[in-house]
Amino acid sequence: MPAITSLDGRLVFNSRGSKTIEIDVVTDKQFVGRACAPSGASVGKFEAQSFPENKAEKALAVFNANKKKFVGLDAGDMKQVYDVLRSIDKTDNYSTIGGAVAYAVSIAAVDSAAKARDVPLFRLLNSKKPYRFPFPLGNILGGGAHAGPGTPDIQEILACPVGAKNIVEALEMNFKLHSELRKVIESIDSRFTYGRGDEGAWAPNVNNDQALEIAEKAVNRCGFTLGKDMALGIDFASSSFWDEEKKVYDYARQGLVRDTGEQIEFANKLIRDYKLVYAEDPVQEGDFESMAVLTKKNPKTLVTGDDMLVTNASKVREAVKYGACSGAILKVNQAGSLYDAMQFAKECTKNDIKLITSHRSGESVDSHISHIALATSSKMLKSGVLGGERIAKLNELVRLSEYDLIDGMAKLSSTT
Ligand code: 2PG
Ligand code: MG
Repeated sequence: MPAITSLDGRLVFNSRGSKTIEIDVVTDKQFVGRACAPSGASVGKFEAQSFPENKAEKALAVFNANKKKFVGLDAGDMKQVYDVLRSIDKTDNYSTIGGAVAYAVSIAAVDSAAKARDVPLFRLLNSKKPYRFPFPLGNILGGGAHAGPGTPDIQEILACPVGAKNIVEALEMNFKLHSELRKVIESIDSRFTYGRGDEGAWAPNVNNDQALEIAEKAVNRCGFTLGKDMALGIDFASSSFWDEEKKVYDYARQGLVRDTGEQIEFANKLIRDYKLVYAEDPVQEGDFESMAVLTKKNPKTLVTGDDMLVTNASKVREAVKYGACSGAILKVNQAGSLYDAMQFAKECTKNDIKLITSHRSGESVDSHISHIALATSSKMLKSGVLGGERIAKLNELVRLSEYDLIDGMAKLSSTT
């Protein structure tokens, strides 16, 4: 058993230049595992709280005061690390130690255990074959909380290369589409600055309807058949423009509002018109009934809960009562520790809800989520298209495809 012998925490910066927590876990005095906590801009109400009192410094102080409690644990046993975290922090949302610490210590622990055992992380997390590659789901056009005024209210238009035969081809298709989309934007806006949002997606001055139209145009100009070679998806992140008081979706940038019925109609229309393979948070996080309507009506689309499920097993159980979701975003830092996230994954799998492992908009160059996607049989890995912190995850998938030689892995999963 690789035993934890020491731990170190520090403050570093994420891709938005905000402070975050990085932790090193050393096992057997020599194997160093390291993980850096990501952070979201559009955050679900019931996510783990990143830092106590919203201060990274405070999280580090709590970690330093307690880090000896992890010494001697089996680094490869997520439950042991979770139990110690829970002995320090008994709150529902990790507000005492911070979700960032829970994330970093639990992932650094398995990272060091994988090194000590000389196995890739995905295999440590799940030793059962066959593994299937997730489709890379990449943000090509962004708005909402990830981009400035003038961009769409909808947060992300996503590319999913459903016709790709292997991971390299899949990535190349996403790069091609991202690049073609820039040309399409230039053709309608000669003053386009090539501005990009937090996740590397283009941030043009277009409304929600135009965003979809130009994404489709770029697909066609690449020579791809929409829905066959290349499919589109949307992360509406609709909680971020839901007005709880007026009970309307306030598309302020486009200057219109939709009530719940109109929002369902709008989402259904986009799913139908653009053959969407993926629709994330099309309704606000508390509206399981409307989500169920969309899920029932669109069996070929992964109607996915992100803010709605917040990587929380009890939220999945609630969703299942309504039949609310066919897809579920897995973000370890929403849950807190890796053990919490794996419990969520189990609950989803048990209920035939497909997993999509995801980055956050504020990221590091870590690539653990590529392993987590493989280990959890995620259908997709949502990790952007371009930008160093996005490419880090995608290049890790390329490296992992080398395992094809020994266990026949490099087959893409199906999307549904
Ligand atoms: C989302 C994520 C990632 P954020 O809403 O799905 O794209 O964004 O990390 O800002 O919550
Ligand atoms: Mg989302």
